[in-house]
Amino acid sequence: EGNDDGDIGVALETKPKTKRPPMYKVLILNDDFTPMEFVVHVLERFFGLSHAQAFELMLTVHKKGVAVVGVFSHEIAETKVAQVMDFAQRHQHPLQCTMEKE
Ligand code: NFA
Repeated sequence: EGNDDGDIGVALETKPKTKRPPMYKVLILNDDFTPMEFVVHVLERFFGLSHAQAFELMLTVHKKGVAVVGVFSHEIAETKVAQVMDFAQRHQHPLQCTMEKE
C-alpha cells in the first residue's frame, strides 16, 4: 500500500465474500395430548426418517420438551412447518412445529 499516484494508501483489500444462505432449524415441541404414534408418523412422512429414527426422535422430544428435526433453507423450513401444522390441525392434535435461524 503505497505508491506515487497521489492518493492516500488506506488498505482497501477485502476478502472475497461468498454468501451462503442462512439455514433454519425446524423444531417439534412436546405436549401432553398428541399421540406418540402420530408424531412418529409426522417425522416419517415430512422429514424422511425411518421408523426407528422417527421413534427415537419422538422420544427425545417427549423427554426433553423440544428437538431439532431438520435444518433447511428458509423456504423449505417454512413449507415443513406449514405442512406439519396443517396435518396436526386436520387431525385435531395440538402438536407444535416452529423454525428458528441456525
Ligand atoms: N407427550 C406426548 C404423549 O405422551 C407425545 C409427544 C411426543 C407429543 C413428542 C409431542 C411431541 N402422548
